Amino acid sequence: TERINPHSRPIVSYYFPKGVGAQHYGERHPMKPHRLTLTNALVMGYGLDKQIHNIYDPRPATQEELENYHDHDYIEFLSKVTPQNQNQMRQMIDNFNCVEDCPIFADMYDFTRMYAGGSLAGARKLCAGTTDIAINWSGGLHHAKRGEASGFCYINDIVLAILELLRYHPRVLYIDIDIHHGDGVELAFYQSNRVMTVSFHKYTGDFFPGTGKLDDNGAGPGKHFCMNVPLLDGIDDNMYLTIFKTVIDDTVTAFRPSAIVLQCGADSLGCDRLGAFNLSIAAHGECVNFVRKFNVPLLVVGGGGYTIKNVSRCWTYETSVLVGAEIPDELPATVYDSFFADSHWKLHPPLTGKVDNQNSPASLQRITVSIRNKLRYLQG
Ligand code: ZLM
Ligand code: CA
Ligand code: ZN
Repeated sequence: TERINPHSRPIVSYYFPKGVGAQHYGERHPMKPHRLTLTNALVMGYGLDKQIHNIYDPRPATQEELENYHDHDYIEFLSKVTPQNQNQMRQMIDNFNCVEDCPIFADMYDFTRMYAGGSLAGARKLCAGTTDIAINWSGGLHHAKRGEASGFCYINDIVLAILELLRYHPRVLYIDIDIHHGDGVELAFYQSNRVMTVSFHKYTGDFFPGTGKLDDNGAGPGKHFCMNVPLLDGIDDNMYLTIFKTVIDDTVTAFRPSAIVLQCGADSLGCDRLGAFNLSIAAHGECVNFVRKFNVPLLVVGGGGYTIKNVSRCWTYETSVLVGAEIPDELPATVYDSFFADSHWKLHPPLTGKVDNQNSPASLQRITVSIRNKLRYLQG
């Protein structure tokens, strides 16, 4: 692998909790932690470990750390419930929404502590100033609420990491390119003027979680510190990159964050099992590169992504973008070769063409103008 620009080499720290990739939500459940094992295999296969400054197997978050945001009763429940005792705990399981989307599975609590531990360790290292960029592909579970699970998410590692960043950083910008609305993070900081949340997502009547309309702006002191970019099916690279760059550039200029958290849900790629956008891996990665170039301390987390061969390609490519290395389109040989035969073992398969683009230049212009008007309130 080769350096793109020898003059801008950020210090990058990579967090891979050993054990996250072996977890199972259950047969046929779309969330597959195995994608994290695939990602790590490609990252190492490309030799990117030699360009990453620090690689960590972070310790799991403690109960106390989880309770910095989450309700004690909810964490107590997560720590006790198992597939074996779930019949006795039926009432609590319903109350805490641990059904269907968020099933009880073996080692579920350990899984949540592992991915949260990664995001927390990254946030701490950024606060210490000993890294420029921290990456935790196992994090990004943006739907979890203070007292309940939601949308495959049990613990909101992003909220915990932002709370940690707020100990040292006056203003944190949260950017979410998962196809789903980042509702849990938005809700946690809805009243705060120290955290600006910006989510790009599919927004139609019935698409999960149903929130994130253009004019949800924040409340109280947090009014104008919440941005939503509601999009329709089939958005392509050009349209997405135009609106992403415009909105993020304007937001960074107006808000002047001292740290950024970027959620890189890969369900916004074309051909995703649950998503309906039409993005290529190159365009998804261009969003990451655009954010990197602000040279603000950056925590990068994963999130959704349900066509797992493409999720692992995407996060591998984005790891290379973040370290500033160029990697060939030819995938390295790994023990997971069978997953990547579809593209003849390429990093950048064509992912477009399945869904019609329902967005129009006019609909996107309306969003951009509305957001620009909202940001004017920040200038004071
Ligand atoms: N039913 N099994 C994104 C979170 C999306 C809510 C509709 C559950 C599924 C989905 C689960 C095996 C992130 C909803 C869905 C069936 C009510 C969602 C288990 C298939 C299955 O086959 C499945 C029995 C399951 C769940 C599909 N759920 C698809 N979409 C969403 C949640 C999370 O990417 O943003 C971040 C990680 N839930 O639409 C229902 C309304 C429950
Ligand atoms: Ca989003
Ligand atoms: Zn998602």
